[in-house]
Amino acid sequence: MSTPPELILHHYPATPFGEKVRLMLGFKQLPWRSVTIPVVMPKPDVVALTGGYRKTPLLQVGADIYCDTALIARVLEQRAPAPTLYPAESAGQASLIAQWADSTLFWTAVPHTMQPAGIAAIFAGAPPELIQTLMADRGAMTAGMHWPAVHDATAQLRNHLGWIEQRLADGRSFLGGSAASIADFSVAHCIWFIRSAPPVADILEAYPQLLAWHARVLAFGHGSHQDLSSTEALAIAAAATERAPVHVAPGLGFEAGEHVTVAATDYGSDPVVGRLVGLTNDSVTVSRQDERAGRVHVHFPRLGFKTARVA
Ligand SMILES: N[C@@H](CCC(=O)N[C@@H](CS)C(=O)NCC(=O)O)C(=O)O
Repeated sequence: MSTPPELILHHYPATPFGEKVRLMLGFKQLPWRSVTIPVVMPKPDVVALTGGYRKTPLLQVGADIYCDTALIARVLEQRAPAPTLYPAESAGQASLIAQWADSTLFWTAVPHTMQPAGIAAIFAGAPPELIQTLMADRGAMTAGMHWPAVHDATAQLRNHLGWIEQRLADGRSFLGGSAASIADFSVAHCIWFIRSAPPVADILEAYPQLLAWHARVLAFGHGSHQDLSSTEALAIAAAATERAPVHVAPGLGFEAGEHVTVAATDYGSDPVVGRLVGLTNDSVTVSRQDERAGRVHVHFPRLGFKTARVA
């Protein structure tokens, strides 16, 4: 049997969604390669792989590029079914909590954490130009989103944290019960982000069960990994001879080979254009040719993404 291609994570240390994937890799004890990507645009080597999608992280497996951590979780599950991210005891419910955490909880944690005291702690010692560049980049990426004011975000966050505390009040080890699930990793990266800014992380002190649970999730660690340059990652994509099997299911409104765009519907909505090679209710895949990465298949979840025919 041939060895499957390596798992290559494109990320940077401070990314919360990257931390979600790093912890899932640690949970599953999967070895991986680590490509550190730029925190702000331009990201030429990322865009060579994706065709436009710029969010962090990406998972690369040869010439297959997986966007969005909800889809990346399913790819990791396929690679290593045990321990599962979707245990029977919390089936369905774990994915509901994960989706709430990755959207509502995350976007409440961000304005709370990015208040002036939080920014000062996160960027301590960084030149002011860097902070301005980051703020301008994120402002452009989230144009059109409605951010709560800090006082609203902090109050809302207390509601969310209170729910998590209540969930853990019966002494369960993880959010779904006795086994960790996708829900734990989605909530954990939001809490990790708040904790990256100590002056605003004191909000967590009122939730002791949550802090004890977070320590349990962080204890999974990041597994074993080795650095890889983005140039090497592009060469691996270009040299790949196989792609993960995909198909366009009938009755979903599109035919295989159609020219389509796929774009996130919340923020960072840069469209990716390609030929449709995969479509189910769970994922959509386009094939595109890149000068440096070769023929790549770029995969997205259906949730949170819009697929449209190119006129
Ligand atoms: N739904 C996406 C969200 C990813 C996301 O928002 N990532 C943040 C970093 S944690 C991002 O892309 N920030 C802008 C950037 O890295 O360029 C996922 O689950 O992967």
